[in-house]
Amino acid sequence: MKNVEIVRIFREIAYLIQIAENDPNTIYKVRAYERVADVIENMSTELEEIYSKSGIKGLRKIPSIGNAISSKIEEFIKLHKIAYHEELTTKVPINISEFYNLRGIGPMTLKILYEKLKITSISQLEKAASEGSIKRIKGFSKMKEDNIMKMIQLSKQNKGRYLLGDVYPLIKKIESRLRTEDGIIHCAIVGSFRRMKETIGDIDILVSTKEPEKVINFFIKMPEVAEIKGKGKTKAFVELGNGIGVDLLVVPEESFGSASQYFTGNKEHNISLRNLAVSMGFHLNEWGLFTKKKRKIAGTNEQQIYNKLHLQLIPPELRENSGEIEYFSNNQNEILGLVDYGDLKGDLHTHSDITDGTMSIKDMALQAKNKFGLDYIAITDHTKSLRLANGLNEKQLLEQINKIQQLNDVINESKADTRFRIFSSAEVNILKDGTPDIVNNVLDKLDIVGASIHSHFSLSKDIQTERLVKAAKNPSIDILFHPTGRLINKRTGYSIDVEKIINTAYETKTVLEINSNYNRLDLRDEHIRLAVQNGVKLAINSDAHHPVHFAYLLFGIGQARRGWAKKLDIINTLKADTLLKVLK
Ligand code: DGT
Ligand code: CA
Ligand code: CA
Ligand code: ZN
Repeated sequence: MKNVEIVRIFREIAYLIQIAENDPNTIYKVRAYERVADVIENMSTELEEIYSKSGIKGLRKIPSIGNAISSKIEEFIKLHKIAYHEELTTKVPINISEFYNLRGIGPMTLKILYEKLKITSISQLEKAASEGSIKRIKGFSKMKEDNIMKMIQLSKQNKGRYLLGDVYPLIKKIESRLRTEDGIIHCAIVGSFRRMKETIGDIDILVSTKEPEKVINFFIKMPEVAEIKGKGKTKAFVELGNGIGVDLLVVPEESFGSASQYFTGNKEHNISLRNLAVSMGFHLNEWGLFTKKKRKIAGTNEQQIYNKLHLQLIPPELRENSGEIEYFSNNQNEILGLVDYGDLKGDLHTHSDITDGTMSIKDMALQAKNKFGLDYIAITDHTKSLRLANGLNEKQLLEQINKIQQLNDVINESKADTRFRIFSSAEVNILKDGTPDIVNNVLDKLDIVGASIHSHFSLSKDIQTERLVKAAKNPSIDILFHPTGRLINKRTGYSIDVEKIINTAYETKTVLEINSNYNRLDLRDEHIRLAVQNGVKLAINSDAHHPVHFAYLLFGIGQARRGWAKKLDIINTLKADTLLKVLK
């Protein structure tokens, strides 16, 4: 038995309990199973090993594992199944792995759909939605039914693709393990992951070693591996516990650069590069760059390959065959000045526990400063028309300004040289008619004002565009947050004329946000590129509701790079004082 297998079973149990059991204490049970799954997922020792050495007592020493769970683990080790799990799947014979991928339908909705319509698979769900039987269930509506239909279509389009942020920590963990393994000279994660694409089809790992067989055996035995799909002398293909595939490729050291180039892709970039090589009388493949007489002239590192082809080293995020080869030809003396991963000085979109965040303003600020090295954050709590999030009214906003002023003194004590700044701000709601839900003379007392749409998503394109244009023209609004409202794989976003918004942003000096939450990444790459070409300034923000979310900034920076944004285009690469001066 492998840890990943039992993690999978425990997660299924947590999900199924919510559908099958009507007990008010269900939620504690669910959390217990989820917590145990998390703990086991992060263990570096196999449970089976612990069990064979120290029995059930050994299992109980693991945090979060008590009597009930340890006997379930024992049962699984001995019988390779758990009676309780089987009981649940008999009770509700739902194909839940299908529904895991349907973002937006949780176990509670599924419970109702199962009880009312006996829906157990996505195809049945699709049939029910197309026949209009979902909207007739109490608590559902035509809009909910349409949304379900849209979600099914989206999940079909993105079949089997994983959000970058969902797989990022797992991939980094595997990478660091391989990097420190004996016998591995170099290791790189390549493919779409290296290009920081929003979604990842499969993970591609490249290693160089003198002992391919040993490395491949180490790789296929990693605790995350659920199934070995294929194994050869220089490659292996496995599936991890969460279902994502991983390609491992093993190359000799002298081809590590050319193989990195090849397996980073994308395919179209590779084809163009190969054609360029041919036009210069060379031959390029994953083993190296060769002359007509098959003499190898580059291969150990990527830089060499690009340089021999008279190109600067092209950043991986730009390798999409969309003009980068022309741009980076050495004849061009220009330096792009792409925004880089260490460039952000602050974050202009964060929430505190005063509304729907989960930490105090002070804790948000201290962690931003001490853990993430930022110099400032703006606290952008929601405003009054967002009742679900306890939005602030005018009076409460004014109180918050005072509180923030005091906190700025507390946090900084006497150390003037390392001054951290909390900006007073808000994420004001743009009402249906394009006006903010807080009056302008209060907004003008804030340091920075962000605005976003949280309602009336289905207005026509013209009206929705006018709504945002009006917000951009408002002299008190500095930044439009998550301008298109899309959620990757889940919601396409409201329909707007993005070009028109970009033009208006330029004319009114309104900043557009790149929201770094990996579910949003809004603006998307092509819109970032258009904004940058049109001289619009951007802000890369985390939308943190907890300090751990500051880590999302990394995804926003990747997105900005894929949109060719330069450091100069991003206002939160500026110092706090300069930043305030560039706002309208
Ligand atoms: P994904 O996995 O769908 O998110 O996207 P990628 O880009 O990671 O694609 P993948 O895993 O199929 O292949 C990794 C890289 O290998 C790809 O970016 C470029 C290279 N590659 C794969 N197939 C071909 C091919 O037929 N021709 C060329 N020139 N390169 C290829
Ligand atoms: Ca891939
Ligand atoms: Ca692949
Ligand atoms: Zn927000």
